[in-house]
Amino acid sequence: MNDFSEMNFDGLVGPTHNYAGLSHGNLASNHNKGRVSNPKAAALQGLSKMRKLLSMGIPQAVLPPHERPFIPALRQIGYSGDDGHIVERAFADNPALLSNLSSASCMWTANAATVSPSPDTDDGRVHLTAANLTAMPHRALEGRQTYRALKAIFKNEAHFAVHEALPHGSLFGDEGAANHNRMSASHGAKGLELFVHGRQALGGAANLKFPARQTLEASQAVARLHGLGAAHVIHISQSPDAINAGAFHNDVVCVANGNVLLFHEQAFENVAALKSQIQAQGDKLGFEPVFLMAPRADMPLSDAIKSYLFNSQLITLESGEMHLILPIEAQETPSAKAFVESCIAANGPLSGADYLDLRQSMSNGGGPACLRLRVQMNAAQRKALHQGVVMSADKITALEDWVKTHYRDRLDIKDIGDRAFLNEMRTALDSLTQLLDLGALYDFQR
Ligand code: SUG
Repeated sequence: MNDFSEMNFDGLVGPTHNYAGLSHGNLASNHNKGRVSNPKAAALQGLSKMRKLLSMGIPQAVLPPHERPFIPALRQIGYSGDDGHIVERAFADNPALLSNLSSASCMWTANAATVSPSPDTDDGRVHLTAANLTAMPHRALEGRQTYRALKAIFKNEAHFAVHEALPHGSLFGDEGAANHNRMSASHGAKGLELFVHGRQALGGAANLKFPARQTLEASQAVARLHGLGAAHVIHISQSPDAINAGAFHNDVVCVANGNVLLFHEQAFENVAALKSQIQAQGDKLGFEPVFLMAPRADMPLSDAIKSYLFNSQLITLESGEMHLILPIEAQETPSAKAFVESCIAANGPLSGADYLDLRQSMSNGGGPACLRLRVQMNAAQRKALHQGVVMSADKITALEDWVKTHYRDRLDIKDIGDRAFLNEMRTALDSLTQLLDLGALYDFQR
């Protein structure tokens, strides 16, 4: 039990990172539509976060970006000829379509999959289900490649069970770990998995101005696939207020770690019921929950969303103390900064905080927590996974060099319709698969 730790799989920001305004209900994405992006800075900011976590003793790995622009999808809808020609034709016909097929959104790996560690599952294996991300067209493309990457990394079936994404369609909208939290006495203890949904597809009613991406039916399906007994599961509803204010995923207003749940008062539909349910199930699983709640009177929802305070990484240090990794926007928002300081001053579980510059990702609505997928594993499981994606300080330097060689520092949405850009993307990804020792991972390599 004691050799458990949490490894963070961060998304390596892809070279097509851009601001296309694709996510209705994600205020940052809508607000920054059409801005010129800096893919090189975006990727380096992400790598710098990984270096920081690694220096704090938190094991770190990466998930590779997906192939974009995604030519197989264009062929499927009738484009033909050589790949360069396809990109140029698609751009001339419909730039918005090509921009959907060129998004680097797989960088937010909190949406890649839902993960249940082995202490919670019936068969004692780590279970991972690739998310179908069916709610947004540009993200619905990700599930197949995510599954392929997870299969390559977690290929040892004695330790890992990787499930394909749920069927597409409005019934099973699944956004992965962004709508999932786990509470437990320690990483290796039996845990309580909190599945959070925005709507019930069958028989539910909602009063929403923005899309509720996660369905209850999808959460239930994932819990079933992972073999989670009733003692390990709670299904909770996001509050419509939160979704309407721009919390398109629950991880914009809530984060959990160990026995701590840090959240905004308006994150959930019924906070009192949630607390008593966690208390009762925690009792049976051997942990005493600590609720760190930001009251609406001190922090309006709009500040929570602007600052991304709750989209932080709440980590357990080797000393057992907890630490927050926040976006710099939280430091710049007085109510968010005051709340963090009050939690630290309370002499509770939280001992410190760091604020990082992730502005390139934040401008598309992705903070520190969006950029990582947490996988809690024991030593044997950590050893069994594909070692090529596991980071050391040297490997991070090698990836920084790779970014500096292949990435542009300025990308306008118009650039994606150029065949030279497509070739640049492929050269970059080809060299990445060698660096991470992943073999032929992409369709264009097969
Ligand atoms: O799905 N943004 C992502 C942000 C995802 C954040 N992830 C978590 N909260 N876990 C999304 O809305 C914007 C892309 C654009 O507009 O170009 C985008 O896809």
